[in-house]
Amino acid sequence: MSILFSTQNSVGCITFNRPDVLNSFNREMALQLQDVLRQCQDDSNIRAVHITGAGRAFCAGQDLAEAIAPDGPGLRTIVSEHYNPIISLIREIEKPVVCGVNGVAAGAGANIALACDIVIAASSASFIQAFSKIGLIPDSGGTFFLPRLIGMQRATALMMLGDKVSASDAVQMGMIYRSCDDDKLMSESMECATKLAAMPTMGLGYTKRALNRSMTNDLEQQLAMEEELQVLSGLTNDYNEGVAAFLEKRKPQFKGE
Ligand code: T3D
Repeated sequence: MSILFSTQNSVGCITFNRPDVLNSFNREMALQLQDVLRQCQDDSNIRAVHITGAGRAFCAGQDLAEAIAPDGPGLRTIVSEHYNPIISLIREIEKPVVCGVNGVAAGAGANIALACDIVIAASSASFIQAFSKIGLIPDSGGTFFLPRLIGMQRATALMMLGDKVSASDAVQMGMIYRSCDDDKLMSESMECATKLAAMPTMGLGYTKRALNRSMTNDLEQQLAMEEELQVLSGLTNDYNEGVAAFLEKRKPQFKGE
């Protein structure tokens, strides 16, 4: 299997699993990832998602042997049927998606990580907008997310020069949330996902919906959306539980409903 999938403590755990080619994506792997992301979306027992890579890399982007194979899917199909649905799914799943970047994240691999809600990287990990080095443009939502995360000037430079960004520099420029020692990555990123899965996940889903729309809404539209989503949040059992637990000075038991 190119994608490993299991559920632990209400977390859907996804591992890219083609370590011999640094977890680069071929069609099979892209379609398998879409399948497991849909499972995470549909299964109400899954309340958060964790994505990482097997071996020394997170993901080296498109499998370049497949990209140029005469009988391969071809560029348009690769973008429209492989990467675009993956990025849309990550953003549409109304559950937190945590990415534990365990090594190099290049090309589409970098931009899949940046589409996730919270990115934690091992200190030896790195991010490379590798596309320019082979004459392509950044895809997988990179031209949408990266300038919004780090600003147009830095995004342009990284995308044109293809420079490697260390995990600590990525934290400093606001590209990712934080980094940690290599040997602590799995425990820290899974701990983050597990913590989120035990929170009021319906409210977290609404938060994600609002943040998605903030990318394009103006202030008035965003205020109206916050109003609607706050009303919906107030109708959840988790809201009642959160307030009751606070007043009763006890630990809340959230169920994601
Ligand atoms: O059709 C389209 O292409 C459209 C889609 C675009 C989306 C994209 O993602 S385009 C960008 C594609 N990715 C790249 O250009 C990155 C290519 N890889 C690298 O630049 C380097 O491998 C890394 C900087 C990521 C890591 O370097 P290093 O020195 O740590 O490892 P390495 O020796 O280069 O790679 C190890 C093995 O993985 C090696 O195989 P070998 O020699 O052991 O048999 C290498 O060929 C293989 N590998 C690494 N990346 C890819 C790959 N094989 C196929 N595709 C790859 N992307």
